[in-house]
Amino acid sequence: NPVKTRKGALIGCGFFSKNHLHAWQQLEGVEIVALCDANAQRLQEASTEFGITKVYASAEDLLAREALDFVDIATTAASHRSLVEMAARHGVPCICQKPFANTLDDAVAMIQACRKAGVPLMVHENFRWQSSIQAVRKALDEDHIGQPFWGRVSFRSAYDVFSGQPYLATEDRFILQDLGIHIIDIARFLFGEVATMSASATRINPKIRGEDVATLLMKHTSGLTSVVDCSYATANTRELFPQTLIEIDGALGTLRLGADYQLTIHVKGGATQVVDCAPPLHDWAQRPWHNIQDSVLNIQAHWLQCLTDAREPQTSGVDNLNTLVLVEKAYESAAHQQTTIDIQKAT
Ligand code: NAD
Ligand code: 89V
Repeated sequence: NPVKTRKGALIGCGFFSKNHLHAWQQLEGVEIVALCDANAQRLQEASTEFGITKVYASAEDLLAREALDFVDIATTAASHRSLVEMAARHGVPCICQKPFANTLDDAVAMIQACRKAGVPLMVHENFRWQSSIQAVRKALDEDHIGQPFWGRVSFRSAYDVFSGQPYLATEDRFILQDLGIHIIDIARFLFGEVATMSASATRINPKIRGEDVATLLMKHTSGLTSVVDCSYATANTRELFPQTLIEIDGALGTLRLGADYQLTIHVKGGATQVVDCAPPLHDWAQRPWHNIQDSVLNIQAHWLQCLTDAREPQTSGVDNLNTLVLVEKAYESAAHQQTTIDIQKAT
């Protein structure tokens, strides 16, 4: 049987959307048939660069006129609720970029709208789809180090993210909302759901509005303790942006994801193996973003597979609500002298 070509549309032709469009072009069985952006110049640029001639300034017009298998929403968080609810009203499955929502109420409303309409919803939470994070997950599944009891997921950088994404410098919330959200999601992916959490956050860079350093201490329902630490104020000997580094201690050994995507697995009293889990450099990708770019390809491939299998995506709306709750509670804990907060799993 020939593979059905799924027809999608992309809403939001900004900085990051180019990665979505390149990845859709690389994938089999999918075509982006239309673009939408309220900004005419960005819309035209994306149309020309990717050869997609159907363009819309309004998402409502796009959804009314096109027969779509899905929409890919790559706008910033403020517009997510209205766009996801609009797609649900039109019965169109949707992918929504992170941060899924600016409030938990908005996230719940989007989940309910898609459930009511019976359409799949995936949050584009791509960091867990990086080759190195997948390699750590695989090593845990293969049980090299026994029961993990402690973990650290760390992202420390001084890379200038503000020139590509100027809104990151001007919003009240910065690192937890934009980057911490990915790192917390990796902690959930590797260590499971969280029972209690406390956090601290601070701003070092005087030129930005929000916090650029944050640290979380979490007790997971499995009993494992983890630390998630993020910084955009850390000028290190080597700039590793956008690498996430990981340490995991287990009853029988240790895993260390170090610089340059090198994963060291050490078994107590036994062998040490080093696995190179560097991402491929796709012909449309640029270092150092190639790691993130490959994860975009991977999560979009996962979405297509889930549509084919009628399966819920890993980072469905409700799954991602658990990550969003941790971000929200981290701000709350940080604002209240690092109070420890109980976390309930969202269902
Ligand atoms: P951007 O501001 O460059 O682009 C957003 C675009 O959406 C703009 O062109 C804007 O005109 C358009 N837009 C906004 N509301 C609209 C609406 N209602 N209808 C039509 N068009 C609308 O933003 P960006 O830097 O590309 O970021 C977009 C999202 O991607 C953000 O949520 C950001 O956090 C996320 N992001 C994710 C990753 C990742 O690795 N997952 C990396 C970078 C950015
Ligand atoms: O992945 C992201 O969401 C980006 C960045 C890596 C710059 O934080 O915004």
